Amino acid sequence: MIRIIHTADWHLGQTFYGYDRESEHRHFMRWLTDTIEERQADALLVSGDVFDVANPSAAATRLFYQFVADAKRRLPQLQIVVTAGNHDSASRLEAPQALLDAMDTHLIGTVSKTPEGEVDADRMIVKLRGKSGRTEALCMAVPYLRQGDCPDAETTSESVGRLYAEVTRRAFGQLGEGQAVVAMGHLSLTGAQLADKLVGGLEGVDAGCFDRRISYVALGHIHRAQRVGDNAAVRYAGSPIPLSFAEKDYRHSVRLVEIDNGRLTAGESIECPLLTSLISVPPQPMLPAEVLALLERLPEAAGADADNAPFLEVNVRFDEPDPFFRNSVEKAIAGKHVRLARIELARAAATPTGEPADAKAASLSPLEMFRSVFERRNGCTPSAEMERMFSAVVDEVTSGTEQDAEKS
Ligand SMILES: [Mn+2]
Repeated sequence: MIRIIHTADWHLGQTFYGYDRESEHRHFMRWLTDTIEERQADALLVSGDVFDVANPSAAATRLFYQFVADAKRRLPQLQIVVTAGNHDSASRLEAPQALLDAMDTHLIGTVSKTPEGEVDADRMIVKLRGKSGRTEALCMAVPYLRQGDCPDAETTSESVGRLYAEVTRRAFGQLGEGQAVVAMGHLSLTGAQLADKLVGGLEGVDAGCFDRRISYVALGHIHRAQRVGDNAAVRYAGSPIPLSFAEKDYRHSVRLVEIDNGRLTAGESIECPLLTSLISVPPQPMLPAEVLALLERLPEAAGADADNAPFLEVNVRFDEPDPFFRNSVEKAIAGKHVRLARIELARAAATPTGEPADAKAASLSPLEMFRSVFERRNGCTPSAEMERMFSAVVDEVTSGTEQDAEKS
């Protein structure tokens, strides 16, 4: 029997509207180390986006290695497999591998090729041992795939499909009696649920690229924890902390699975406790006076841990522009137990969506474009007087250009 904890999308080192999130990440990692020990996990799979950027800060890097060291000290038998996500630098992630070999920690960032130019599938297959010390599972540790990782394919989907097919073939070729295959991936699957929509066919990879014989597919990339499609073994772990306001209403968790004698025998999501919350006031945009009245009612900071105060998003719509609104907000929340992250302006008029912004911009007259920019900046439409002044300027400029053209 083997017990595996699957997580992804840590985004260590993230800066959130100018605030750093180190204490939240530290809190998560402490909890994760406790959980691994409590649940007596044998392996930890981290399916990409360990770091938020390709060149993480010293603090973010230290956090990661401190976690590996702490986890291994608490559970010397623990095996850790980390693959790169699209946010990680594939080569930088795996650079310390020689040191980590001694700690049973595998960092897989790149897809390497054999001297014959074939994908080196074996390098991505990690043996996972169970409680008894025998190999219980072969882990296909496939990182985020980039163009060129599978050069002959015409689409991303085809490239991903071929690469998984090859690694799957190699894994099952080596599979011993009573062993299972698990897979890792960092990609968007068609049909996965984003905050406000489903991943569509063109942007996503079909879940069919995972062979049905694979006992568990540990995915990263989509920050909402979920299973995808009709295969209960294909899962996104989701991010352990909300990384944007779109993620504030999810439950953040890690997934614990048990594999026994080559079969998935149990699965459970374990919710991650959050140190800091994200709040939106009001949940839907309101007029400035109403918004300010609500902000006044927020709890006072008095004695609370200011460093971990909730991040605040303010939703507002304007009848007329108010360049001092931010000041009013800052005044209203002075001494409150929140940290202002952003002020979100609602569009005054519903603009047609679905058309790419560039195509739309190209078909707009200068006045329409002015209206659209004005609305975006100020949350309301320009007055008739402003439109008249803008048109006057446009007329002046264009008639000037025509005169210039006549001269040349
Ligand atoms: Mn991510």
